[in-house]
Amino acid sequence: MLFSNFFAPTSKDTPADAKIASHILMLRSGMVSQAASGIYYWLPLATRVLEKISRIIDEEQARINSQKMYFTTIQSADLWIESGRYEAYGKEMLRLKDRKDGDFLYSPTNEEQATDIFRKYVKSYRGLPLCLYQIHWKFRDEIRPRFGVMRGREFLMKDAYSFDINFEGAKASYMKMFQAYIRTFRRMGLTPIPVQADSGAIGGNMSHEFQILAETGESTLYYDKKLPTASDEELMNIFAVTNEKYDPNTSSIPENELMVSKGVEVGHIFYFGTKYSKAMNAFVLDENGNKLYPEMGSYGIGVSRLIAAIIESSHDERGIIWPEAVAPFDVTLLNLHHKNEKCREAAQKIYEAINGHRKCSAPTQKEVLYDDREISIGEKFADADLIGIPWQVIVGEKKIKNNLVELKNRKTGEIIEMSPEEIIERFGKKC
Ligand code: P5A
Repeated sequence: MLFSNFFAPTSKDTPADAKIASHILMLRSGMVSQAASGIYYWLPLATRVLEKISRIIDEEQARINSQKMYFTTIQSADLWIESGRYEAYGKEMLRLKDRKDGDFLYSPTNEEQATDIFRKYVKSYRGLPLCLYQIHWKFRDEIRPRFGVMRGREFLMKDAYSFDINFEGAKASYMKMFQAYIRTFRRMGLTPIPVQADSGAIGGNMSHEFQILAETGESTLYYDKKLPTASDEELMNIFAVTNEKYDPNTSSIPENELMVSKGVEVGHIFYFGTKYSKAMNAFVLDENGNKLYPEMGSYGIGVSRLIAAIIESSHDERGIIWPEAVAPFDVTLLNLHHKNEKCREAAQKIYEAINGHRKCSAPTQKEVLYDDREISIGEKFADADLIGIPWQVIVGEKKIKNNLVELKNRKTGEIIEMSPEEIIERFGKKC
């Protein structure tokens, strides 16, 4: 992608109403733009990151046989009247009328729809276990939307729904999802802290939140200081709670073994048994022809909030520092002297080698943003650091005389000199 063709309206100014790093940097780097309170346009840079995150989620869901589909964003109120949540959900639910005066709502979550699709098609215990998920927009009319996409009203969520024959099955599904979430967040360069949590409006009696440590987080976490080094098996049972659940009088952990930190909730999983299957009369027949209500769970990831959480945990005073797995591009190419023919030639050669020839059908291995704009060197460097692509290839007139360019690591600031050929060897498309 040529930066001169790319829609990333960057800005030097710190927006007045943005208070935390991720919000400021997402606005300044031209990732998002506010459409209304708590509602954002997702511009191309941010969309690339949403897609990278979604792909990691898809891969990890596939490993546990969780199948992707789309529920709907507009739901009929009837399902929610059946489950008993239509009134209970209160003002956070955006309620709509169609032209025939029918009652609808914009999805805040999809437990009812998942139960509905299940009861329509699954009639036998042989159809279990089943796990369905989507990555789709939600709307919650939060009283206090704040910190940009961190607490939005419209936001992108990954939501999964599992159906099992009995409690043991449901618990196994819950644990598989728990492990999948740990892997998912780690692949994004994060250290997830799973905490035992309240299940709130979703209901049920087994629930974990996945928190990412950040000073600007809205939750306060109390956890065993062994947690960051615990094995995956230990993680589920190690002491970790949010402030709502913490009681110093009943805590099993002595104070000197306790850590207290702020966190951002990026995921939340729930086991709620037959709450929805019974309320909505979703059942299968067992081997003996008896009615059996499936045991259910639901599992959420705040996909759009994750972008803010990643930036909170990975930035400096100059801008974002993307972990490689979710970066909008793998490498950015900066031609500092666009009027110099040697620079132009070298940059063009590197650019074409990374993108590959049209004839080459190998999937693109690395994605490059080539800053070919006719602007000052300072502006190019500032934008590159602000946007935070992990690798910068810098082509300048002095070095190119000796057939050298610079490769800079955005995170460490380390610079190594290489020939354009070596850059191509490292980032070029392998046909
Ligand atoms: C689980 C999946 C649920 O809704 N039903 C389907 C369950 N859980 S949840 O905890 O309420 O939400 C899941 C995750 O969504 C993110 N999230 C938000 N992100 C941005 N803005 C919001 N207003 C918002 N509300 C929830 C969180 O990451 C949460 O863990």
